[in-house]
Amino acid sequence: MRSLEDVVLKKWSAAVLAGALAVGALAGCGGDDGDGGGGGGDKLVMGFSQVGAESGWRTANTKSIQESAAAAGIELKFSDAQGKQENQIKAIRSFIAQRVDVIAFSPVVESGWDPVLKEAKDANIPVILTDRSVDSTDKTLYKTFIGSDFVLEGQKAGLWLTKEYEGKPGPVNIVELQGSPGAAPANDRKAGFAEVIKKDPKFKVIASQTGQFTRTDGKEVMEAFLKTYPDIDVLYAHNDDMGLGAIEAIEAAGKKPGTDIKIVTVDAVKDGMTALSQGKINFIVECSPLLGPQLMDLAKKVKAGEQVETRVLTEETTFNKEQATAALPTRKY
Ligand code: GYE
Repeated sequence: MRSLEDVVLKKWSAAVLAGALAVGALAGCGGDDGDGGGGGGDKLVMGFSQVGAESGWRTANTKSIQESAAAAGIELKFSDAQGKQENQIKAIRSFIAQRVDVIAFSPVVESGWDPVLKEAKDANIPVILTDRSVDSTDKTLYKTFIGSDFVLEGQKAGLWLTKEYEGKPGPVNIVELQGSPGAAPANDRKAGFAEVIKKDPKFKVIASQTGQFTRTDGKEVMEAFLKTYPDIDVLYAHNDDMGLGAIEAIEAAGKKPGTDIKIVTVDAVKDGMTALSQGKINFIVECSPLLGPQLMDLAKKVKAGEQVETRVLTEETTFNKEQATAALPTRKY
């Protein structure tokens, strides 16, 4: 256990450090290009394709991007893909046709982006991946990727669980609510968690299904889990919203969330943190949606032809009940 913890924490500190360095580098240049960057004083135009409005995280992310664009004097062409890759591809093609200065998007799924990214590259329009990455092997198709390390988030959830059950007998029956199929945070949060808990065979994932990152689906799938499996010990939900939906299902089934079934989630949005401070969720791994300011800085640098880090990591922590209670009054999202 010790060595596993060391490995995860080491990776964690390295990630935080890398994030801090990247933020530092950005902050260092922030004052230079306040006048609209390269060209003849024209406003920088950014085309942004958002995933949708599936969760509290997404709502906070959209707000951060819109507010930061306005504050940075960037004209934002915002498009909501409603969870569909085809809509995102259409939006990106339309941004290319409009000859925006920079395209940024949060990919609904990881795969299938090469053709449209090549079109953007051929048109000389730089692309910034925001929040989620793509699995393209050609790294020249985008300038940089700003967002979290989702594998690490899954590892942190797994690490909490191994500590929670340290010295206790198994089996520990776990059900998992996955994010939307094919999305980087769903793939990676599953993988990171699995990697940590597989070190002890008493941890058993008895069911794992998508809850689409939404409350409604989280509730529905949890209802089905509760009917099929009478002996669930733990719920691991890839985001707060699915966890919150599942809490409703657990309560409706006459069980006590956080006590009869322990719950660990990812995001740390206000509603999740409130449930954590009430003891209905036991642990939350933070994933910050406040990517707007860094994205706007990166866009200005990219437009000005400056070199940027190819990976900009977000700084994140974790919360237990006491920490959530302390953080809530000043929580921004
Ligand atoms: O965790 C979830 C959202 O991509 C990090 O998407 C994001 C995830 C976030 O719907 O709540």
